[in-house]
Amino acid sequence: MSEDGLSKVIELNEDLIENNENLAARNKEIFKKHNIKSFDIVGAIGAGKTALLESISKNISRNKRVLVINGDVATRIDADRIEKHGVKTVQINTGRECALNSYHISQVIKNYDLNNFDVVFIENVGNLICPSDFILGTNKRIVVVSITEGPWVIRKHPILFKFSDIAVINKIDLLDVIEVNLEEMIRDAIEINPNIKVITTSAITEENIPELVKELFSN
Ligand SMILES: Nc1nc2c(ncn2[C@@H]2O[C@H](COP(=O)(O)OP(=O)(O)O)[C@@H](O)[C@H]2O)c(=O)[nH]1
Ligand SMILES: [Mg+2]
Repeated sequence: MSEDGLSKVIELNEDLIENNENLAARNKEIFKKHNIKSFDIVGAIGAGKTALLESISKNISRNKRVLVINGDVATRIDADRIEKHGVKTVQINTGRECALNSYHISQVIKNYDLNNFDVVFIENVGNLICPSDFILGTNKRIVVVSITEGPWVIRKHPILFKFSDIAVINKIDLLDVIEVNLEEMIRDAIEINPNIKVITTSAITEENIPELVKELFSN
């Protein structure tokens, strides 16, 4: 490809990201107007994003009206799992796209009465790379990794940690059988982003889920 051709491709990508940021700012404004606390959850396939949302939903659905937006390439398996815990869900199937973007969220906002909700969670498509380029307009971004992804998973994916507010290291119930140094993983996250809050959890035993919930609603 010629140099000119290449620069055109880059310009298009920059446009896409800029449009996404404008739309994200609008989503944020609308959430704020409706007094909604919003979170987006990113992480690899199988890290436990949905399982954590199930535990969080169980914990808060008696006191808060929750909407969960699930992004997946196909199926509404995750939305069905979460809906069992007394929260409303919307499944977005992205087809060939490897991350949700602000347009997806704006469409949900357009079609749902936000007066009916206090909290919105967005589970992104399972991927540790693509979501870096697309903010969605939420108050906080949560990045989830699990100890089964290996001890270097945080170091290998610095960008998501740099731009997240909370890092969850999940599946700590498996510490006896998986060889990782949890303290080192925590240190890796803080080294990349000194402002990130790190919480270690098990979505299955629910260890530290109350601490995670407390952190979500801390300010
Ligand atoms: N042992 C254990 N398994 C977990 C935990 N969290 C999730 N899982 C399991 O990991 C698999 C993937 O979880 P899921 O929530 O679908 O991950 P997602 O792709 O990030 O949404 C499922 O079989 C879950 O039951 C955990 O904390 N401990
Ligand atoms: Mg999931």
